[in-house]
Amino acid sequence: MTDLSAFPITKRWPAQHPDKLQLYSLNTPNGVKVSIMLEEIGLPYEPHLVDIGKDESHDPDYLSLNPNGKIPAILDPDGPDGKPLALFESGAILVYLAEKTGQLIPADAAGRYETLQWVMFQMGGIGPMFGQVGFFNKFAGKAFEDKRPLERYVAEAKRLLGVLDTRLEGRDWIMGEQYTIADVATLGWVRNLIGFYEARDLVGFDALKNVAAWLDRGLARPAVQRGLEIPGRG
Ligand SMILES: N[C@@H](CCC(=O)N[C@@H](CS)C(=O)NCC(=O)O)C(=O)O
Repeated sequence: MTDLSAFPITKRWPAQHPDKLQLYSLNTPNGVKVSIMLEEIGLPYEPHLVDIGKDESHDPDYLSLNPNGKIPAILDPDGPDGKPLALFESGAILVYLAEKTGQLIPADAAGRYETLQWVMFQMGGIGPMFGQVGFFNKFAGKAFEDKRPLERYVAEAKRLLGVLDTRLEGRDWIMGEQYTIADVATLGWVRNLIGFYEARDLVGFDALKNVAAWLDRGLARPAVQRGLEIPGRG
């Protein structure tokens, strides 16, 4: 049986099944990228709840794996060369899991780079900008008198959604016929923007026919439905 005791994170979050991939996460838009991916590819894994509301991602045991103090992170007992691999940053984890299993990423080099391009678009644009909309529209920033930050991030979120809507014209998925890690990375963020962040009208979501249809297609996938709940606070 694999011994993961050299990784301090396993002190606070012990592995009951050390032969399985260990997931440290919460079902936020960044967290669900990895749980959706794991559900899609069918790789056995053990989820651990890291409650960021209780600051658990800044626990020294967690920081030993992810010095950036954010979820999600993984510890794969069966990494490259059969050795354990610890990894943080959701985009890096998606690429790793896609390449490890040969799933949800095109086999040809051009298609692979194009997919990575859209994963980066999510990581560098959609995630950070939609997150700011959430802060200024729903959370602490809502009380700020100056509405210019909200307006700025709403405008940028609208622009990014427009780019996505154009990309999805005539396509079922971001890469066309193939559902890929680009979709996995993006679905939870769009869902959150119009749901939990209550910005549906603000960003004019109902005018975006291609994004709306893509989101419906994505949310209808059983693996997505399961992944969105893992790990929940119970
Ligand atoms: N770029 C990181 C962002 C991760 C991130 O922002 N995670 C949030 C939850 S969605 C978090 O852990 N927040 C807790 C904190 O900042 O203390 C990734 O994609 O993995």
